[in-house]
Amino acid sequence: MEVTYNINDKTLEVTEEMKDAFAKDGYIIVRKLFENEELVKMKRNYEEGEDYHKFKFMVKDKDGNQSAQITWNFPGNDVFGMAARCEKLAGTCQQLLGGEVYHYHSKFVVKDPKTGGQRAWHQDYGYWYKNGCLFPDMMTVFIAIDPVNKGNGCLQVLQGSHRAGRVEHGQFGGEQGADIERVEELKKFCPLKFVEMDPGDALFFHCNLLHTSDINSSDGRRLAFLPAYNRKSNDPVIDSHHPRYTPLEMVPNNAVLECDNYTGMEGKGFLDMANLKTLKSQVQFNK
Ligand SMILES: O=C(O)CCC(=O)C(=O)O
Repeated sequence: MEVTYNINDKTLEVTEEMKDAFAKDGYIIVRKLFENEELVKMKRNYEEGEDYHKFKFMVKDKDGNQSAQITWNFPGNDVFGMAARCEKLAGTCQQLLGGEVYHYHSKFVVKDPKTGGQRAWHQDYGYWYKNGCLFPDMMTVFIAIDPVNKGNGCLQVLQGSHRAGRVEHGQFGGEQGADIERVEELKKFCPLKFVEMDPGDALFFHCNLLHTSDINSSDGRRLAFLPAYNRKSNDPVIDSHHPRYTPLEMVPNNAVLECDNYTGMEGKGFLDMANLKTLKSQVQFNK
């Protein structure tokens, strides 16, 4: 049975049950992490934040379908910056990972109606390992900004697959991602879950959790916000296109509602994905 959690009184208490579920399954789902008023602000920030659109990069899947990605290294002070730094998000990751975390990067993944491409099976740590992160003490939160369902390419995860450790990543069967034969074997042990979400719901997942997503065959956009965190103790040992330890200034949960900065993008450190040398040397360019 799927266990999901709800947020009470605008705060999220990370219980032992949640920590145990994260350790066992590699993920937890929190419904309504962000409420409607916060989502209105987030959507406005996405629409009005010009840099978000300037740094849009198209990622092609094996069939030539494309999804858009926008990536930045530092949270900044706009609405999404407050979201990435707020206690119910960053503080929850801190508790799930068991130590101080910093913002490793954030991104949007946008799948346009009918055209938005799939993402191959992979683990985030399959790539972050190559950035000099020695331990898998890292995680991502997938936050639905639009509704996310089977028809528009919701995330699919192999429950418990993080316990297999890091799987080889490279070019397998015509696409870049995790060793697909290994993934097929793991499917026999780890149940496949489609993570359908309403706007504001959040999937907190471990960096070794195998995940994929399908094309968007619906008539609506599928926009997701994915901040990622690394533990301070796991400061990367080499330079890469993502930051070494940089203290995260945590903000209270009401910071999103109180933020009226929709356009100021100072210090966010957007990635110019098309021109990044470290990304080109990697097997997949979207990490
Ligand atoms: O947004 C998606 O469908 C998947 C994104 C993802 O897994 C990634 O970029 O690592």
